[in-house]
Amino acid sequence: MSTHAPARSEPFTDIYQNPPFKDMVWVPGGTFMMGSDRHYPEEAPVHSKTVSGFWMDKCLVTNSDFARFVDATGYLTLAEHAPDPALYPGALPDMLVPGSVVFKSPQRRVDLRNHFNWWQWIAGANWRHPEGPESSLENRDDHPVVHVAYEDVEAYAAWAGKQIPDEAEWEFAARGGLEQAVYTWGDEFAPDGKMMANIWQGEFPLINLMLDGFAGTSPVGSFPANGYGLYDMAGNVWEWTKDWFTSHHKVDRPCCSQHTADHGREGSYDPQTPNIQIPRKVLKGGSFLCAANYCLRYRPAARIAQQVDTGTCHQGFRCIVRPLRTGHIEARSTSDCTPNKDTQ
Ligand SMILES: [Ca+2]
Ligand SMILES: [Cu+2]
Repeated sequence: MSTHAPARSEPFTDIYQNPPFKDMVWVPGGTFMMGSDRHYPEEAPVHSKTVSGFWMDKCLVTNSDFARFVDATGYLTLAEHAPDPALYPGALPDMLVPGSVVFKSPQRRVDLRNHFNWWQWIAGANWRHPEGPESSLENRDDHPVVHVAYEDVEAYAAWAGKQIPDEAEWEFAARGGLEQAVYTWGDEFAPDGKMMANIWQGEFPLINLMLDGFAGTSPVGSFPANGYGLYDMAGNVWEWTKDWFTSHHKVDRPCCSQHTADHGREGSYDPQTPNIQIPRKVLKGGSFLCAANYCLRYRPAARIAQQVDTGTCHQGFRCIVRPLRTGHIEARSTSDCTPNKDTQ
C-alpha cells in the first residue's frame, strides 16, 4: 500500500495532472448558475454557486468495482440484511426479509400518479441479483452497480479513499462547463438524431422503444463524455449525493449556513408520509427509466429525493476526491472504465 500527500508548495497544475487514482478527471472549481427555473419546481431557483476543484470518477462505479470492495471487506449491503422491525413499525412480516425495489413494466396503461403501478419490492433483490433471486450479473460486470443504499455507497467510498459528491459538486461536474444548458451536452436533445444518454424513449412505463440500444442499464461509458470527460452524467442510473433533500434550492446566506446544515436531515422527511421519518438525500442524473412523458430528469439541474435506506434497480453512484483531503489516500481502488471507442 502506498500513501502520498501532495506538498503544500506543489504547483497546482502538478496536483491536477496527477489524479490520485486512475480513471478520475479533474473538475476545475468555479462559480456557476445552479438549478433551473424552466423545469420542475424543486430545481428552482436558479442561483449562483461556487465549488472548489476536485477529481471525479470518469464512470459510474461498476459491478466489478463493487465486487472488489465486497471481496476485500466482506461487506453486506443494506438490501442483503433483513430490516429491523423496530425501525419499520407496521411493516408486513413478509416485507421484513432482505430485498429491494425493482421496476416491472405493467401489462396495460396505468395511472401515472401511482408509482406502485411499476415499482415492486422483491425479496432477494440486491446488487448481485438486480431483478430478483433468479437474475444475475452475467454479462453485466461493466454495468453500474445498483440496489445500493446511502450507507453502502459511503462504505465503498471510505474503503476506496474517496468521497461522495455533494449536489453542487455533482451538478457543476455534470454541466461540463456549459452555463445553464438544458442537457449535459447542450440544448438539443438528440443532435443529428443521435441519442446522447441511456434513458427511456417511448411511452413510460409501457413501451420502451430502446432507440439508444438499452432497455435497462448499459455498460459504463457507452455514450459520449461531457465537457469534463465524464460519462453517464445523464441517464443510465441515478447517482447519490451527500446532500439532504429540500423541496427547492435554499440559497446560501453566510450567516445561516450552520443553522440549515443542522436542520437538513429532519427537513428532508417526506411530507406525503408523515409517519415515515427516514431522511432523504438528493439523487442526480436521471436513469434508464426517465422518459419525456413522465420524468424529464436526464438533465443536470434535475433532482429527486431518495430515502437513505433505499436502493433500487436504477440507482448507483460515483465518487470524487477533494484535493485537501488526499493526505491519507491508500491507492487500492481500480476501475473498469473502458469507454467504447466508437462513441467518443
Ligand atoms: Ca434506454
Ligand atoms: Cu426519472
